[in-house]
Amino acid sequence: MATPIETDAMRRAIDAARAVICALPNPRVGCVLLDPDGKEIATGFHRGAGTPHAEADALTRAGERAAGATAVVTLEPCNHTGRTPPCAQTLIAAGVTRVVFAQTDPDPTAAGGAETLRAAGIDTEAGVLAEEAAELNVAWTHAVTTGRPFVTWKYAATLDGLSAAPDGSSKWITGPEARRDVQKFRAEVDAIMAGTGSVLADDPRLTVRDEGDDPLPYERQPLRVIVGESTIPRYYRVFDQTAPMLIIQSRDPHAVLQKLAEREIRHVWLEGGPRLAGAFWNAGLIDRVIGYIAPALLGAGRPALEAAATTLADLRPIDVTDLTTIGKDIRLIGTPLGAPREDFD
Ligand code: AOF
Ligand code: ZN
Repeated sequence: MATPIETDAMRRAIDAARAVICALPNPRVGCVLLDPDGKEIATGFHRGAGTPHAEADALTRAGERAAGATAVVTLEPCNHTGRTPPCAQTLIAAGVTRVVFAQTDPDPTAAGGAETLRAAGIDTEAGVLAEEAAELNVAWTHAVTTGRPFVTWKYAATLDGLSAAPDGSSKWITGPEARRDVQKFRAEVDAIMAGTGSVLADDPRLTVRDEGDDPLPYERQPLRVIVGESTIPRYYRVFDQTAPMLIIQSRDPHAVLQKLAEREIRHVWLEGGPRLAGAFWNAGLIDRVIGYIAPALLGAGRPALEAAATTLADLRPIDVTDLTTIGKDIRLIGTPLGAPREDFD
């Protein structure tokens, strides 16, 4: 059993991990080291691929004080030599005597740290605040367990579900607060995807901008992914130097995600247009929906989603996990359910 002091330390480890906006393709991980009296020696966290893991970061800060300590970690210590050495071994070498962790490592290449620690005689406990810790890395966990990136589809529409007027105009349906909110989510992903049709129509930048509308530095930008067969002229903004860009000339969502998985992309932010979103929806490849609904009506225009429904049996409900107002607009976040909801009968 974890002590209340260890559970408290786990909360701080989770907070330390959460302060990192995005560590993809790696998970967000935090680690707190406690001395035998339960006093905190050091906190560490992981900043992204190629940088020290959370455990190594905390051990470096602790130095010799790590001997005899308890390590409280949000993810099972890794057991593999990847971009950095295995944390299970690093903890053993530092003289840590107890390890408490939250989420079991779902990454098959890194898993097995708990066994290594136990075999070395280290008192090891799993599952402490596991649900809270797993929340840090929903997309990453999905990607390393299924082998394909997690897909979040974002759209903006009127109350009658339209994303553009009949003449194609669409700027803007939602207010500035909603558009700023989108930037916050874009900063958490490692790819932003759009179809060639919507790039031609809207000339979007597909980058993450700060409050002042300046792009974040290049290294922090997600990969821009343009899907489809139409040619985009070179003067379009997706070709500027503010972020990397990849064109995938395929209409098969499975093939698109396969290509992205090969590049270690874990979380795709799918934005426009209705046809590309429809293809992903038909294939059952949308894992989360974020809709920004403007309290306004248009009456005619382009629907947010162009998918293959013919009858009401094709209705696919969303399990709503968050519903809130952003400025004058409504934001709904949810998980698509594979089958019709029973109480819809
Ligand atoms: C992290 N940060 O703090 C912990 C991780 O190839 P690497 O070295 O980048 O290792 C990535 C894997 O290591 C990752 O998928 C996860 O399974 C494990 N633990 N990773 O990036 C950390 N503790
Ligand atoms: Zn590690």
